[in-house]
Amino acid sequence: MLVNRKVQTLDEFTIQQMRDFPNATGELANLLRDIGLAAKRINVEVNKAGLVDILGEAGQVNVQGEDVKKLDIYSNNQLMGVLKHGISCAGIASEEIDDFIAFNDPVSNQSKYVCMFDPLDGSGNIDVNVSIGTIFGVYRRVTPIGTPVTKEDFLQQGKKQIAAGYIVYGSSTMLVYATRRGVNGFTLDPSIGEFTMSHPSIQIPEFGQTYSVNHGNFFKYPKAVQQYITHCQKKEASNGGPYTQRYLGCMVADVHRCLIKGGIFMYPGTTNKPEGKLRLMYECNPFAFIVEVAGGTASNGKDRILDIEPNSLHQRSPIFIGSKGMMAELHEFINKGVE
Ligand code: P6P
Repeated sequence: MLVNRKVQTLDEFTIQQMRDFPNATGELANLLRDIGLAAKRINVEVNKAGLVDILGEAGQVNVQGEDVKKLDIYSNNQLMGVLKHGISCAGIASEEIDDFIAFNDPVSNQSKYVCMFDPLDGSGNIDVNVSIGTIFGVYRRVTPIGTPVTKEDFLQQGKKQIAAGYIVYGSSTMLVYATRRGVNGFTLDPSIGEFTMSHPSIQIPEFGQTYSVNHGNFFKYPKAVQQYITHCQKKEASNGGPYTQRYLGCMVADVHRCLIKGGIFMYPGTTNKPEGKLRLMYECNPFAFIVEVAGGTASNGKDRILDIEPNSLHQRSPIFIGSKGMMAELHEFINKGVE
């Protein structure tokens, strides 16, 4: 009896990718499968967050100065654990940890990759059962194989990413990842406990019907951004405006919607926080990589996100990301130089 090869699991897909590229060492495939395992463990806890005492603040404050909920810590430890005990990652950086971590053991030091992640994005949504997510980016280390990784292995431009992805814990749990060869989405099938291919070769539509921004900050945004938002609310918007506004307070869920259906997500700088809120290294860069491979664009309002030279692990950046046509409209307003 022929095995149904149509619905590939994440593991089968990454192994197939290796077969298609003979000189692939399999390290990236192993790393992605490790992340998939951590995601499955996080998913179990996310799904019962309302039932066990895993809700509520863990009484700690993270490097961002935000109240840390226990699920943040659990998720961070799951990702760090699988990567540290795997054979494909030399070190990590995390939103939850002040500095990078060099695993610095003989096997890990032989790995050519480092990984940066936001283990649980949108954790403020946990208590009210709204979507949350995990974001990760993978870089080739720049220091010699066999030595412990250093900060320069992490402070690389986003365009140097080898792979990037996210998991969205929503009505279903999906893992989406991109390499230069494409963006593919895998939905967790609880009946077999495996991520199975559900969205092959994702391409972001040139236009969508939604714009996503926190309207509460409207009057603190640059005038050009205010004008673009007002434009989205009018009939004149291209592609049959007015657009619908959608904002879930979770970057993973909001950008995932743009990737699948088209649309634009914005977290601009404001008068009191010109750098915005979102982190360049493990929120903006991974999504900018994914969306560009899928045919969209991502900027900080001036420069391409992936070109930004980082100078610190936790630096923030304004971000505008999504459908190429909507991003071009936004930049028409920005380029008019309205202050
Ligand atoms: P605000 C969640 O806290 C997060 O980091 C992103 O996931 C989300 O897009 C943003 O912050 C929401 O921020 O200021 O609109 O609540």
